[in-house]
Amino acid sequence: MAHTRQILLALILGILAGGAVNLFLPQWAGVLDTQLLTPLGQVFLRLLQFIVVPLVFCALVLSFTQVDRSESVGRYAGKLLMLYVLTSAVALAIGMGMAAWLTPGLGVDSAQAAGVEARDPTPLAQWLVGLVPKNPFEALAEANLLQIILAAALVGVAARQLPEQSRPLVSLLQSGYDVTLKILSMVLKLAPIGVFALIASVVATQGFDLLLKLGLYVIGLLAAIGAMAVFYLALLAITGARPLAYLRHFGEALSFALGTASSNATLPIALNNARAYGAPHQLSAFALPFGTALKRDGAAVLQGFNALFVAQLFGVEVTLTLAATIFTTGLLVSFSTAGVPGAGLVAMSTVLSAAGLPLEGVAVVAGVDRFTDGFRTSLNVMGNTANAMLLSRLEGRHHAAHPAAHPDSGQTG
Ligand code: DAS
Repeated sequence: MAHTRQILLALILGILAGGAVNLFLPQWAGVLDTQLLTPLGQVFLRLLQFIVVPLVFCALVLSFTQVDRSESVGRYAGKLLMLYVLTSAVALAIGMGMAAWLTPGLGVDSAQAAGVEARDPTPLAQWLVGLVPKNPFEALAEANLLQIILAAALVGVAARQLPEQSRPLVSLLQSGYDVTLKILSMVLKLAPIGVFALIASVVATQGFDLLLKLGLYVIGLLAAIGAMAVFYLALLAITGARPLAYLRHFGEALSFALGTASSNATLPIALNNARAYGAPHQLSAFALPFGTALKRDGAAVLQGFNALFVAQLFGVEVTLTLAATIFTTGLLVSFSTAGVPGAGLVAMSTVLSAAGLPLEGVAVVAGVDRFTDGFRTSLNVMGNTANAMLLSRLEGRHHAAHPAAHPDSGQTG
């Protein structure tokens, strides 16, 4: 909890410092950003990305080597995908409903729009083939989470069938996992500095004027994101998963996602928070990387909200067919949006071109995207972790939450 407060404080100080530079020292904004803030923020993000792959691979192989893991993982994957589609459909509906109700696109000047290249959506068959790693080292080097999950499954299931021969491998992976947890605890000490630098860099260079010009767009999008967060807290409460305990344990990951706008970089922290919350490690070791690769409610809300904003902006009538096209492509795109800053903005062109809407709409909102990205990413992490916790409830596998197992505390949960 202390960590969450530190990260939120760093966020507030970063916004204030960035705003002060933008208002009173605008001539210094560029050099401060390029020579100090962006390098600091990128070093911190890279340190986290350094941990993600070894931590996830070790955790996954170890969980797959447990007894009866393969059928459980098959069951986990099936139930998670069902939960993901149902909750992402709710997210899309909330995003589209909010834009239809607030009509943020009416009265906004679209003059500053510049051309944007359309991105062809990857055909589903090609996407499915791409899930299979052709080289384990390539999957690890590219941090391709879905390919890493499949590679870990292959190694883990094979190791379970050769217990004697794989004992050295399993103990090596267990040590690797413990070492990466220790590295994570060291990197987390830098979190307030990293988050401060990342958000100060955005505010110092972009200021608040675009936020004011697109005020209704930002307010509407944040309101839709907030509504989806409330939906998840209600869902946790209905299933007896104690929403306040959820927030207390996952507050660190949620605030971290808000500051870094990267759900990939937040994954190690979410894994730690899940253990403190009492989710079975084997379940969260699979569900959280799986969700980080696929589950993006923030991106779903964004695509639904933004497409209607663009239609309003350019005076395009929203017919039932257009709404259905936005809904289906927004849902699919949310599953293939990357877990890195700005991914949702890039994915917008796919939805707009599929819906036949002007791609110039992306350029209109690009200026405020980094600000809303943190909130979208926080919702992505919430959707991923909340669905994993719901699954552990559905599986009847939830322990009572034990004292926060934080890397600093030396407890490994
Ligand atoms: N920043 C992306 C993520 O990390 C989400 C987005 O861009 O919409 O999940």
